[in-house]
Amino acid sequence: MLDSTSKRILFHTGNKGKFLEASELMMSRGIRLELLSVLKPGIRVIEPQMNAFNEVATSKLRQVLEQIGDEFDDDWIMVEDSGLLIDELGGFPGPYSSYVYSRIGPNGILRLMDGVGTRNARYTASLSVWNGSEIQSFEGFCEGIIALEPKGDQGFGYDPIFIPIEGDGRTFSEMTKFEKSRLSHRANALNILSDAMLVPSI
Ligand code: ITT
Repeated sequence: MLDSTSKRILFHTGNKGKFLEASELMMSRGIRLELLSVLKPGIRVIEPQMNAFNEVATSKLRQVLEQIGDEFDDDWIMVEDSGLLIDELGGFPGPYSSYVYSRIGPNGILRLMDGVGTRNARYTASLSVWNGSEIQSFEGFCEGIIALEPKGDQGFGYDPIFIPIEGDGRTFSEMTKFEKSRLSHRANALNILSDAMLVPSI
């Protein structure tokens, strides 16, 4: 098992928004996140078609580990799979959130929501982390509702149409990164991970 006091995690993601949120939050806890693709360009990950976020994340992580071999033995390696699940759409777009975002975006989701009864939704984030000896999973959730129209220009992805239940009625895109990180699925998962890292081993 790696010494967790090294406190550097290499995050493999092609999503800049995820990286910026995660690195800011972890920095506030004294843990440095670096983008693996900067240290080792050319890693290719094929996202498998599975329904469970943690299974997708674990598959992505295994692909990364195969490609880096023993090159980053002193570091922890992390990937994330996340998405938006809308109750009235049977959990859609769920694990297809990235693809659906690139095809129809938040406005397409709003069109699909025309005339639906309830607008309940949640974000899920599943982190898969290699700690030097095993793969661990950490999950976070955030309950919310889908707005009637997009609002705000912060954040990324579906943030302009997602209003967290525990917020004050603003969408995530109307909040600063700091405000979003007090409520978000990603922050909830990262907080569990950082608690686990910061506990001194016996
Ligand atoms: P990587 O796999 O390279 O990390 P990705 O964007 O493809 O990047 P996912 O497969 O996990 O990542 O897709 C998650 C999608 O769900 C993401 O592209 C957004 O559209 C959406 N999403 C997840 N978390 C979000 C958040 O905090 N705010 C807005 N949209 C989010």
